[in-house]
Amino acid sequence: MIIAVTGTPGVGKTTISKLLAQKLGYEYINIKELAEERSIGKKAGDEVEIDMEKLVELVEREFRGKDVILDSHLSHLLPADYVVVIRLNPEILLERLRERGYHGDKLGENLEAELVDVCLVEALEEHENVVEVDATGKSPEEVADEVAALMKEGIKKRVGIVDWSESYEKILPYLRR
Ligand code: DAT
Repeated sequence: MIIAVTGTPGVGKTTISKLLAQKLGYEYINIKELAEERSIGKKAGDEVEIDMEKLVELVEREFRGKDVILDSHLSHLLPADYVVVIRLNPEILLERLRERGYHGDKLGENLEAELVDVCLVEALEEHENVVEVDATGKSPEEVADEVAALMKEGIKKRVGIVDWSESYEKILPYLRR
């Protein structure tokens, strides 16, 4: 089964995906590294712009029928049997992204994306089996355990579990203008 772990940068995808892979005995795949290895990304400033059409083909060809976890904020746009959208309160995300050195538009764009559910909405446009998990106030182990439990219980869809409207005022000064 292909599990796509998605969410705004900084919510904890990589940390959680690696733990989940260990727990389930799945192979962990970092999509950005894969795209770089296979030269299907072109450098655009300090970012890598991935050729999504080629990436979709690659994932279909190499991972369909295997047990893998795809880690990327774009993984919900890839072939997958189960999509996990990690959510994080934007006020905590703000601190994490600042620690990462994000500022200006890059900080604002990512906070806005979390605030208005961009990954979730896009995931639901592409896939049937989408579960949201709120990582706020939980350890990465707790989040990975929650995902494993949802899968074990056969829960294929669970969305609409967070509401970040109360953080709007605090986040507003950082949003794009
Ligand atoms: P992503 O892959 O979504 O960009 P990450 O796994 O690199 O996120 O995590 C970003 C930072 O936050 C990193 O320093 C680890 C930390 N982190 C991740 N999940 C956490 C959690 N549940 N609680 C506290 N810190 C967490």
